Amino acid sequence: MGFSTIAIHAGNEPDPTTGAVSVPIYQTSTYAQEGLGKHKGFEYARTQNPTRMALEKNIAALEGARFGFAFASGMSAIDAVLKLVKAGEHVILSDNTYGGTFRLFDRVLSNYGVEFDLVDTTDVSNVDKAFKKNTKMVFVETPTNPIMAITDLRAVSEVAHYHGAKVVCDNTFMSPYLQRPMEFGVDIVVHSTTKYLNGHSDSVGGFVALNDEEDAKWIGFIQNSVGAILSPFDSFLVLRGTKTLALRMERHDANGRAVASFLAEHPKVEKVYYPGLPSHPQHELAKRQQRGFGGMISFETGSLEKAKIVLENVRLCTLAESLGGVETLICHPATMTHASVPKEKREKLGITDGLVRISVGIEDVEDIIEDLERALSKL
Ligand code: P1T
Repeated sequence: MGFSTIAIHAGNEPDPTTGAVSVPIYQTSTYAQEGLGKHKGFEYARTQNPTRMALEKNIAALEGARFGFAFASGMSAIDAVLKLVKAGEHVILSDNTYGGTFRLFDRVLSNYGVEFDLVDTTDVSNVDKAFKKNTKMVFVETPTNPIMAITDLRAVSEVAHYHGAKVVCDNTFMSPYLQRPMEFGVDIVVHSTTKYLNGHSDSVGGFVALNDEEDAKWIGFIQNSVGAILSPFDSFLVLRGTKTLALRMERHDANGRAVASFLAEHPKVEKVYYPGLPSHPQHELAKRQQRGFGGMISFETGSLEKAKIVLENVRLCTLAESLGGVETLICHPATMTHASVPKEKREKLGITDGLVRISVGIEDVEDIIEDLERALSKL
């Protein structure tokens, strides 16, 4: 079956009691039991909820995974995955990730004895060299937020598996429509469903997809024991979102390419980070491992003052954190999404004070370009 057919049908069976075609929002905390130990498979809503289970089937199918778990946020999904690692074990982490992911390792997991090293995973030999005896996991984001660096998923999976470690990929920027990490050997895929999967900037959520039965049992156990579950209403919203994922991603991709080309030719723009541009150092790799390039673009204006002028002169693009919604959002990574990364680290990665990030929406692209043109003309 094709991607859109799976997106529309996986997990979306008509409701068994009424035939409702759209999976209902089972807004309940508990379920009546017929007798002691006699129930319909539903006992308590932290543990099981039919709306959440439908979504879990749906996104697992989109990623080509056997198991899926929906969480209250992308961060709680990532935190659950990191509970596969014990105190005294080591993780290799992409040096550029979403600021919140870095913060989780740096400020939280480190207090529980989880060791980690930040590695430029765009070069697989760096990953190979970073292995220690206690390395249990390689966690990559590709393309990275916000520099759009690409990690070769097949090469990293081969190296990690050789060393007996698991590979986790944060696939938030691509969505399963544009990239399916498991096809390259990745063991676990995580998402912030807040972004493209939901797609309408009206829900916060996260997802873990995986194939290994033992690991899946543990992630399910963590989901229930810690309780950072996705609510029935949010599950409904994301389930509705994924039905149009393919259509939306096609448009994000087309608009992203057009906006990136416009920026690349603009005399006031110093540098554009977009894997769809032939000038991107990993353009060929992106073409091999992605179905398209998506709607995320970063560009260098040259200074904080210039970035401020652009960000304060757009009218259609909304100045806001987050990404992946139908509307175009624009932000300043250094002070917003990546403020928790120390300045020296940020600058080394290219997250300068002059860097601006755009999540290109699915509006008419001429309007987005006109808006950016007007803001850039103030420089
Ligand atoms: O916000 P939350 O749903 O908890 O997801 C965290 C997260 C995880 N992974 C990636 C790649 C992300 O980009 C994010 C969240 N990012 C933003 C809010 C942002 O504006 O970049």
